[in-house]
Amino acid sequence: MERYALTETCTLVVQEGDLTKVAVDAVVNAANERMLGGGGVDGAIHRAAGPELVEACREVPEVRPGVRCPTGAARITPGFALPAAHVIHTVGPVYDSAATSAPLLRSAYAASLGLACEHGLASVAFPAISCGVFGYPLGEAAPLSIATCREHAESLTEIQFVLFGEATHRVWSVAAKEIL
Ligand code: AR6
Repeated sequence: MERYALTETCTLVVQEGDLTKVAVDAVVNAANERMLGGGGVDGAIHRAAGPELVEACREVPEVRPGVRCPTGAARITPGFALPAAHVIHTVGPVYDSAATSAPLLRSAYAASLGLACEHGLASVAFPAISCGVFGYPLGEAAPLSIATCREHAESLTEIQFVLFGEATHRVWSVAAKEIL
């Protein structure tokens, strides 16, 4: 685990681990637009939170048929059985190219951080959004995510990246050392 000064008032924590185990005000879920669960970290969060989470997700209104959370947006629910108090669900892009995908990934991070601040939360923990099934290259996602967190930390005092596997952890550590 490494700690960095992200801004004057916000610490960045980069660690290898399991997002479903961290006790923060909100964990961020790498969801899909339907927002009713899936594989990867989404499946793990739903399993750990228990069946009330999908019920809470179902109550989030659809903005169009089958879409509760458009790509680049974020929604918040309670965390139920998770150690985290809340889940912020966001949807990153399916990777296409740096030029078309980067604005959407930046938006997913910014919307999640904005929602956390609106709800008066102090600490949030992110996975590597879009870097699994959605195919975003780690080396592009890591610096983008850290820079976006620095721009949108606002009233947060701690932002964590909880990364599955040593390879992903290493890429985030290198990016944090370069940027901060
Ligand atoms: N803790 C932390 N990171 C995890 C965990 C965990 N428990 N489990 C997986 N990861 P992915 P995406 C990492 O595929 O690319 C789902 O089906 C994983 O190793 O979960 O945004 C959704 O429903 C990778 O580094 O999310 C969507 O349909 C990162 O989390 C779609 O996948 C993200 O991988 C979203 O794809």
